[in-house]
Formats: sequence, structure tokens, C-alpha cells
Amino acid sequence: MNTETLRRHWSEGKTSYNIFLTIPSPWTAELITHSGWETFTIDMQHGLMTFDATLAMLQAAAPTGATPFIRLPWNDPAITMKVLDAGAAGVICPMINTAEDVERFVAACRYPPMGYRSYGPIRAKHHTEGNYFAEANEQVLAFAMIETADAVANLEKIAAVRGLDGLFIGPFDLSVSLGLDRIADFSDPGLNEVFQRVLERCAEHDLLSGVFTSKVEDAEKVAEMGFNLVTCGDDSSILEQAVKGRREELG
Ligand code: 3PY
Ligand code: MG
Repeated sequence: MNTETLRRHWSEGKTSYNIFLTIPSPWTAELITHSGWETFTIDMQHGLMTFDATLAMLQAAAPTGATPFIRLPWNDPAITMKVLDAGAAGVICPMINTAEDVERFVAACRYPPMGYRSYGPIRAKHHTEGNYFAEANEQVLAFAMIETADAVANLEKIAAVRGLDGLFIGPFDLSVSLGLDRIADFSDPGLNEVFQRVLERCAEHDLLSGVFTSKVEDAEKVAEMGFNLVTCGDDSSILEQAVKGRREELG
């Protein structure tokens, strides 16, 4: 669960690439984390995960040392605490709209007095070098997703909540919510304005910055802009493209 290496990497101004896992399979988790991805995110929101699949995937990926993030299905303290107990090093919470949403999310990630996380790190304590309880409040990475017009309007207050580690942009929902002509078009000025505003708030409040992308060129663009955690696609889409391409090659 140790996120120190990752934090050191980011403090040196480097980007960490990430991939979303949507297929509920320990084998794909094992295969992907053996393929050089230093961080991965099990997607419990749009991915096809049950909690059982999530646990098995964390177990399958553990020997590689890749840092496990989980995208929560919703801002629900029960599942937030459960995935942290299961060994998630970081959690990404979708559809954060207000500072109150962030407070609810962050407090579920932190033990008292910082928050109200319940004690019981059943698996997590076996996956940390030191004392899990003593280190968890510092180590667990809590990212709030910025993916609605409301979140953009409330960005200042959202970024100012104590205990939050980072902001993570969801360009698909954001494009829908802002009513942009094209979805997740990284050349859209409206989207780029949000990217800049998020980077500015992150610099101001000492927060980490992240973005979901689905294309290599978009991932490279946001890495160049200075985002810390850059997701580049998910296993289902990559598999789909590869198998379609292979079939087409055969004519
Ligand atoms: C979005 O872009 O809306 C996302 O949630 C990425 O997974
Ligand atoms: Mg989204």
C-alpha cells in the first residue's frame, strides 16, 4: 500500500501512467500489471466489477508491486472503507460536485480524528511495510473526480477541503455536463479551460492532478501540461481495438 515512491516520483515533476481495469478478471489484472503499468485502477463504477472480483484482482496484481487504485461506484462511505480495507492504495471518487461531497468522501478515507473511517484493515495491513494504522491517513491517496459543470463552478471550495490529495478530471462526463459539441475532444477550448483551472487550483492547494484519457496523443498532451496521474484507456477498449484490428488484417 506504500504510496511513497509514487509521491516522490510526482514531487520530481514526473507523470505516472495508469490504466483502468473494467474486465472482472484476476488474470487480466495479473497480465496487465506484468506488462509494465506502474499504477492501475479497478473501475467499480463503469467496470463490470463485483467486490469479489475486485478483491481477487488486487490479490493477482499484488506480486508486481503496481500501485492499486480503485474508482468507487459512488461517494458511499461503506464501499470506500471496504476497498481501503481490502488494500486499495488510492481511491478515485466519481461525480463530486460540492465541498460537502469532498468532506464526506475524504472523511471515509481517514481514521479519527481526521475522519470517521472505521478500524479494520483486514488485508491492507498485510500489504504495508510499516504500521498500517499509523500511516494510513498519510499514505492513502484520495482523488475527487471533476466531471460536472457544478464541480467546475465549485472548484475553489472543492480544492480547499483539507485531507484531499488530488483532483482527477473525467473528460467524458465533463463534456456531456458542459454541453460541448464533441465528447472528450482534447482540442476543445472548453475542456482545455477546465484543465488549466484544475492545474491552477492543484498548484495553489498543493494537490495532485489527474486525468482520464483514452488516446495516447491525449495522454501525452496532458502529461506535457503537467498532470501527475494520467490514465490512458482501459482493458476492454484496448482489447476491442486489438481483436477488431487483428480480424481486419486477415481480410
Ligand atoms: C469520464 O471521463 O467521465 C470518466 O469518468 C472517465 O472514466
Ligand atoms: Mg465519468
